[in-house]
Amino acid sequence: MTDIARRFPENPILRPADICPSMPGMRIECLLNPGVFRREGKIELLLRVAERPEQKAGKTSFPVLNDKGAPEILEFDNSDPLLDLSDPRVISYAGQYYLTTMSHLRRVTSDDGVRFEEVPLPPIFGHGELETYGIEDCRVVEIDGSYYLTFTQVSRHGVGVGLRSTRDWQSFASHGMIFPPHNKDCAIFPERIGDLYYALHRPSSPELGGNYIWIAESPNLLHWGNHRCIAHSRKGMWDSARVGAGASPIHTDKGWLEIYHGASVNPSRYCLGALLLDLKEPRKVLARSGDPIMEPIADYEKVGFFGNVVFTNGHLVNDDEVTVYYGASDSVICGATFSIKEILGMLV
Ligand code: MAN
Repeated sequence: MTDIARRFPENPILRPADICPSMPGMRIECLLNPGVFRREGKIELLLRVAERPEQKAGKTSFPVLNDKGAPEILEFDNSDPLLDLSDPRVISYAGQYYLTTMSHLRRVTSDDGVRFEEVPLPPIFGHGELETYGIEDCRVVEIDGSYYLTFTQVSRHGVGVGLRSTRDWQSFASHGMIFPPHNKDCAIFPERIGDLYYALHRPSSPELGGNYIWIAESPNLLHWGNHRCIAHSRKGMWDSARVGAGASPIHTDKGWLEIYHGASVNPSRYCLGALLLDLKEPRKVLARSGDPIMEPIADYEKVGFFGNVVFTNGHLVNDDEVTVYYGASDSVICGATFSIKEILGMLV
């Protein structure tokens, strides 16, 4: 075992019961995968809050947004032979896919990075026809005084990457879908390289190709091109089924350090590893973790809504220390610190 994470003794730091549902009749099933940023001397998390109605015996119900953008509850009978409930995250009914919960985003704030309280502002919900099943796993990056939010947009049209931006967290500009389906796990670099912005993203190509990490360039953060594939999943390893970027890459002397997730199917696990990218030409991969830097080993990482998961899309850097905030077993929010030198020392 090569796990070098120093988990917070207070873990889990946030659980579903710590947050109020967005409306009466809804129940929060999971808090997960927060974006992280600093603002006015505070540490803030942008939580993914996954809700559904209280489940009735023998039935499965979940919310979707209707044409008017209001939540509507769909309900199926569990004995219906057309219903497939084999994955706790996804429902398939007669070949049509839905999510078992609908996610929105909620801000929490802290002085010490461990004890958080909710910011009393309206939650950030999905809107429009590309977000009718919700918005998930939001990365936050601050560039020139604006915060850019890249998140998963889910609807019957598929899963893509949306972009919104804000300066004050009161009003948001919506920039639509920047990477169309199937795509997720988009992390924008925190600074321009030369004249261009860069982003990591994760298209999926099921028949030929796979779930690999790509890099793209943009002159303006809205229009992305010159896509290149930089990291494949690896047969027989901990990241054999899928890989996807975590938060923005970290600028180090040695290169851009990217903490990413890697999943395997047998056993079903999500672990964390790292990639080192060239500072000037970030599509060049200089080194990569052989073994994971973090594995689901604590009880709260092994058992939950979807067990055996450590998944991150937010961190804070302080000299050699990176504090990674992560979703554990798709149920609760946790934190862990790593030494950047130690991560770099594990790359091959
Ligand atoms: C996918 C995403 C994440 C989730 C993991 C593990 O990658 O939906 O939000 O945490 O799966 O279930």
